[in-house]
Amino acid sequence: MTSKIAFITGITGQDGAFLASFLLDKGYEVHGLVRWDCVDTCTRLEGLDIQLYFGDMIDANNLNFLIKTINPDEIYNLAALSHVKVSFETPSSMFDINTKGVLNILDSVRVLGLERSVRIYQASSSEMFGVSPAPQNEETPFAPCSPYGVAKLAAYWLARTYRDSYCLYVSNGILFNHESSLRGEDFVTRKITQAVAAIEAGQQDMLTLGNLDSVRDWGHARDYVVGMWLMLQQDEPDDYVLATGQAHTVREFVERAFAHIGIEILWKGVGVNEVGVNVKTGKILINIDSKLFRPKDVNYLLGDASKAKEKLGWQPEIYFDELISDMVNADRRSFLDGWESWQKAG
Ligand code: G4F
Repeated sequence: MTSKIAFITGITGQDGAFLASFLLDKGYEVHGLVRWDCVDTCTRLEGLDIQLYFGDMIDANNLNFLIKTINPDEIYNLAALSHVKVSFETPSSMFDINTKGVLNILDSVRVLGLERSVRIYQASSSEMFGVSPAPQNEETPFAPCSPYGVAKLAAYWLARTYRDSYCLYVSNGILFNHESSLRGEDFVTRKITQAVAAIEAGQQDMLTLGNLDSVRDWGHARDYVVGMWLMLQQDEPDDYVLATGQAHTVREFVERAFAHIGIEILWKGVGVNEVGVNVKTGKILINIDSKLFRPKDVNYLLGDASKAKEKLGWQPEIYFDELISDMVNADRRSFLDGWESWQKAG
């Protein structure tokens, strides 16, 4: 057990919740930053012994004050506007939070003279690889193609610059897609698993998607927070890719998620006219909406996490099939719970 203090920004997000509980189990005192409009998601932290503070990544004074007051051993910077498609619509706020917010943390630590005592984890992203050929690792050239990817890349370089210029202990975790039942409903995996459960419960007719053919390397968030922590336990700061090394299309994710409830999907048509049909009933369950496509998508992300495996001893325990069953089962359970409480109330 440790007596260390951790400060997590973005603690109400999927990764924040998993990390907070992981660190509490290790004996950490955990503090977290919450944006005023994220209070609803605090419910997922209920029962955890955590101290929460209102704050904002774009408020440098606020961050400076909190870092000084909390005096953490480790800062996990998970706060971000994380939706890639939204970044095309709000590029300016994307940069304020995902780049300038990171600068605010790095510079607070420097100005407070905490370079020697604080270790920082910066949540970098595989979206920074953009159109660079797969498999991608720490040596792969970055070629982002969304405002989100560019903002994350700028933050990545700020972290490296502060590491090299001021000897700050800051490590970039270049994480490939990682999901769970806590994933936001706007991300494709959760949108699919939730729809599968809703269709099974008779509460939804159709799942509408965009690009079915993009390829992602999907792992489980629970495994990835262990990697974040391991990065900060090393003698020297460094940058690491975390990934499963397995690639699947969105289409495959849909097929496996429906297969989990015993529905086989047959694809018919092409482009925006393509539909996914229930083989047994002939009913259309999936259709395509061109509005869900991005101005430019990253088509193929597949990570090579050899460095993390070798240097951190990290490797994922949960892969594609188990991830999908975990997510579909969780969404099925919440429909069942909703149904039972509706019956009790009635
Ligand atoms: O689930 P997504 O929105 O995740 P995306 O864009 O890969 O980004 C996630 O992973 C990154 C790591 O590489 C993180 F940095 C980032 O913060 C985020 O967590 O979309 C995955 C794929 C895309 O190709 C998208 O075009 O699914 C495709 N897709 C198809 N239909 C859809 C949909 N994505 C969403 N969100 N919604 C759809 O209806």
